[in-house]
Amino acid sequence: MSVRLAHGIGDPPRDAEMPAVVALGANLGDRAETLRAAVNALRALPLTTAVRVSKPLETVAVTVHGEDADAPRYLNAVALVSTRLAPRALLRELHRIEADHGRVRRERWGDRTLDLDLIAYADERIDDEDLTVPHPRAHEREFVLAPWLDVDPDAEIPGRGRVEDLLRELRGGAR
Ligand code: A4P
Ligand code: MG
Repeated sequence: MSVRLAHGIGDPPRDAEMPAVVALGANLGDRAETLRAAVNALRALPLTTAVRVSKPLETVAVTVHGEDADAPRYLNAVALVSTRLAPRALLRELHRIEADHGRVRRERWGDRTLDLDLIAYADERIDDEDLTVPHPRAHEREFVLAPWLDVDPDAEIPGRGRVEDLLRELRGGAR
């Protein structure tokens, strides 16, 4: 008989620190203050030592219908963390930080006080119901790639390529 472990139990800390990439986004409330508080919360995570953060970038909201210039604009940023938390344990912490900042899940890609996505975890590939890493849309989103490049000019998305190249392609080829 197979026994399914309860969510999270089979998720022990790693023996060594791993580099992970977290994208932050906010388009409701005091966006800058929310991002500052979220970064502080990342710095306070257990088993996590270093957190480096990009400059915040103001971006037009992408909705399920495409870019929406009438929707409240986002502040986006990317944080590089060094952590022994396993990917799912890290995602649980990200959801807790979102909830602490009043995140309510209503519609997909809807307005939100705070969104934290796990973009990459070392060079690991995960494809589960509740977690896909690298994040499946990161390579096509300027609001992720641009702040990521700001904080790590050598960044790469496992299986996709260099962030610098992906961003150049997205912006319309060689420039
Ligand atoms: N999930 C699976 N993989 C991951 C991962 N790598 N990181 C699951 C985070 N979550 C992951 O996420 C839905 C479910 O995805 C979670 O339960 C988790 O288990 P969510 O945060 O509840 O919903 P969401 O953020 O609306 O969905 P999604 O698909 O993550 O949206 P995106 O693709 O992140 O887009 N426009 C601008 N300008 N800036 C933005 O930051 N963000 C979004 C959200 C849309 N438009 C935006 C921005
Ligand atoms: Mg999300």
